Amino acid sequence: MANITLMMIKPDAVENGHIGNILEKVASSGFLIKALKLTQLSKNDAERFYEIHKERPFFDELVAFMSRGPIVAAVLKKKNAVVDFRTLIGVTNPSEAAEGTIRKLYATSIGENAIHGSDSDENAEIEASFHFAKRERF
Ligand code: FUP
Repeated sequence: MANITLMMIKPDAVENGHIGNILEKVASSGFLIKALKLTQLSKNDAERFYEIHKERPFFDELVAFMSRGPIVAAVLKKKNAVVDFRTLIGVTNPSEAAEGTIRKLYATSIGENAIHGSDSDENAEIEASFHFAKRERF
């Protein structure tokens, strides 16, 4: 079992001023921050990050959204990080997300859903390397 996950606070949540509240909730839920930055994806970055979805009907919208403004990227460490973080953020569609989850609290729609968490240990490492150089990870 790996113990890291990759988080992105998405452009909608950054625009709406939720960075501080989300980081507080993440930290108080037992996740240690091992890398952290405010950054912005280019269109090409977003296309590469979400390449797995390139045939889906929402792909162009997803790429436009994810590249429209700054995001917060972080590597988080905790035992069982991938599964526990996905529980903390809630399901993809905020209207179906459990009470108290980050998407229930801060997301507005399935397309603009406030936060990303890796879906597997393998992808957590790939996504962490996508966002951070070795010297930025602790
Ligand atoms: P999740 O693992 O919960 O982040 O969700 P997915 O990997 O299935 O989807 C990645 C992103 O694509 C979502 F965060 C938002 C977008 N998406 C849509 O816009 N519409 C959909 O029906 C599904 C996903």
